[in-house]
Amino acid sequence: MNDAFQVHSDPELWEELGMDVARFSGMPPMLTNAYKNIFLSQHNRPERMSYFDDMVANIHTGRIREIYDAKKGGKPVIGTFCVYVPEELVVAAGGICIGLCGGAQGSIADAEKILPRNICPMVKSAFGFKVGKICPYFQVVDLVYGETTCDAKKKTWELLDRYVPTHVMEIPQMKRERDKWLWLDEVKDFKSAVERITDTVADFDAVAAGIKTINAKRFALQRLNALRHHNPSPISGRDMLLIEQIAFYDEPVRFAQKVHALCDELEQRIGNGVSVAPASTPRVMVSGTPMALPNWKLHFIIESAGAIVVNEESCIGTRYYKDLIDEGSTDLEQQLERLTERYMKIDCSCFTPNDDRIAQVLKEYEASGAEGIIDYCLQFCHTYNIEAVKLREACEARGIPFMSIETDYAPDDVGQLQTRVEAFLEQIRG
Ligand code: BJ8
Repeated sequence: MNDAFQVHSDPELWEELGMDVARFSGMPPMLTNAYKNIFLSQHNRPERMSYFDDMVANIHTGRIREIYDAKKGGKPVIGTFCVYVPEELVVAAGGICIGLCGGAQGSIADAEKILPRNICPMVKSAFGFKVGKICPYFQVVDLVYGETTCDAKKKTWELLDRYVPTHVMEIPQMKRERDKWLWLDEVKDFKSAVERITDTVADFDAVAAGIKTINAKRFALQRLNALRHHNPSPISGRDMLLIEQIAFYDEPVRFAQKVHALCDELEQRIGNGVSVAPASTPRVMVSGTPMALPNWKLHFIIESAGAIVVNEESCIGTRYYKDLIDEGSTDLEQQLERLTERYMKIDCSCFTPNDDRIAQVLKEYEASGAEGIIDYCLQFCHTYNIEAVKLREACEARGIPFMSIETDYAPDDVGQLQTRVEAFLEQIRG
């Protein structure tokens, strides 16, 4: 355990960003404790996790300072909530793209003063961060770009616009040929909106560079995920989840380099037979709704119960990096079309039909060497919740142990979840 670890504070910077400093000051010590307990208590972690530990230590200071300085130097900051909003075009236009999804219980009460209680905790958490002025990332963005994926999100954007300029991208709910053309128009609108704010026009070369940068980031994550599938695994599931979360706020080129450096270490560990858990450890794959930082609840429960998480079929997981954009386009129109095609492959449950996702889950189950699937659904997320019916049927037909859980960010159900996870692991162990 690294006792020196501390999530840093910078009240002056927070003041400058218009945050509620008095309230936010309690956040770093809380995060420090949680991080030490959940991450630094693990044995035999890869040494190069130290970079990602530092990213957490600097989450409210160093990285924010870096973004803020870049913004003052003319690089606008765009916040997003969904992996359907193409960050390649933000990079191409010279901006910074950061994910703003909320994974903390602490901001939910702020949201519930305005929003109904019975909606997804991820939406409430993000909204609460803004209205409570308790997230430096929300404070540093120039505009946010929402989407029409689910009802909770698309209606919340109307209210969020009162606090920060909020644009909305229409995401079709089907994937027919005609939907592709609608989608392509939305991509073009997004490009124009980003260009207006960056005051640049992203030409063919700029878009090619943006695609290359984000492809490289996704490729690094693909490499890491393939390595963690090794049995015995050289890295824990919670460390992998953390890296997948950091992918949404780190600088993309540096992030990819650090992920590759970690991969090099993992290759050595595999070669030397070094792992975080013995090969006999039950291997669990998690599928379903995304786990935004600092939502580590389910992974911690699973791994504390003596299993290891070997795959996240999630938008903070493989849905974010499984597909790359074809880099062989010869003109801008073709680039945007290839980009749209890549985004159309993301198999979010807000689409109908969405059988590709079932096939993808089964494919990842095989590739990861998992021995069971826990499908994770945030409370009130109807599309993932209902899609779990088909997923269960597909798993049962193949004899794959399957359990679905629905939860939020509150600690109240931890005991009950522990019991269910332990029973599930018994089923896997036979
Ligand atoms: S592409 S999963 S990031 S929409 S969990 S807020 S759907 S009620 S997060 Fe998502 Fe894009 Fe889909 Fe991925 Fe609504 Fe469901 Fe909450 Fe959700």
